[in-house]
Amino acid sequence: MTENCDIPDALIAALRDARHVCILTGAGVSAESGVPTFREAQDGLWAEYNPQDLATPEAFVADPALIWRWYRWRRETVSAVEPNPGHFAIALLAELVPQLTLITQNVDNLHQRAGSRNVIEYHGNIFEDRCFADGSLRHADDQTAVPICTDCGSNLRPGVVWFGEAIPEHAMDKSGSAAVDCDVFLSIGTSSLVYPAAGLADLAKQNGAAVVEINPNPTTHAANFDLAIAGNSGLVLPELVDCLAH
Ligand code: BV8
Repeated sequence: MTENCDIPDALIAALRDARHVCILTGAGVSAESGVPTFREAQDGLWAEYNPQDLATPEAFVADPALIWRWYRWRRETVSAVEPNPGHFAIALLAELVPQLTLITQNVDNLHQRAGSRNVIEYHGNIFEDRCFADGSLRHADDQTAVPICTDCGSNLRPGVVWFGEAIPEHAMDKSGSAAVDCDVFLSIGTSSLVYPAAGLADLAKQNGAAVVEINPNPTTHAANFDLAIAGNSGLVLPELVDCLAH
């Protein structure tokens, strides 16, 4: 470790030498903003539900009003919080390296609110509404129990990718290219359980990138990575950016 810097020298050196840095974030990056991670038990009236069961087209077809209540509760939760130092550090890191690709599994828009640009939303965005019939983007949430597409009359749905649904093609292509091309891949705040997102780190590794995980609870993937930093992203990332900048 360099004096006054708790980030491993090897990571700082790799970032200094990197032409292209790719970052994949998960719900853990938003945890310090107060957004419950995807796998944490939800609180209050949603405690009895498993998010993985609700975030599916089948659940929506079965009870669209219930699913809309869940997403409206999540929209309110996310709208009421602020990006945390980890989000801001990632936005700053983009100014310190030649090329940075940010891929997020999060649907909470917090990276954008922290100033990150060209964010690849691998699982969509919770604030978007789409037509359930054809997936087209709509701006018609009339706040009724189940808003209707004004174009075709089918239900509107939140603009996120549910389990069993394909990742948007542009997100898939851009993320895959970045994972193949990058010199350093940072996997931050994700349990690496959801595919195909969790396969991006392996793809980067197979193509010669140095792969680093930042997570207070090292995942099973960490054993295959070059480095695992057991810490909260809201603390580790500002430290990393500070070390890199000086
Ligand atoms: C696909 C949007 C194929 C919705 C999400 C059957 C049929 C089809 C597919 C499958 C199937 N069985 C399995 C699959 C594959 C499936 C999958 O991977 N399932 C898993 C559960 C096994 N994947 C899919 O279905 C994907 N699509 O495969 O399509 C296909 C192809 C062609 C045509 C048709 C189909 C789609 C998956 C997308 C699901 N949507 N979100 C919504 O949000 O409502 S996923 C959801 O999980 C969130 O996006 C979340 O981000 C993501 C991953 O979770 P994490 O982000 O990692 O969050 P988690 O809570 O798990 O972990 C948080 C971590 O943070 C922890 O490790 C914790 O230690 C750490 N942490 C905590 N605090 C901090 C911290 N880290 C740092 N700092 C801190 N302070």
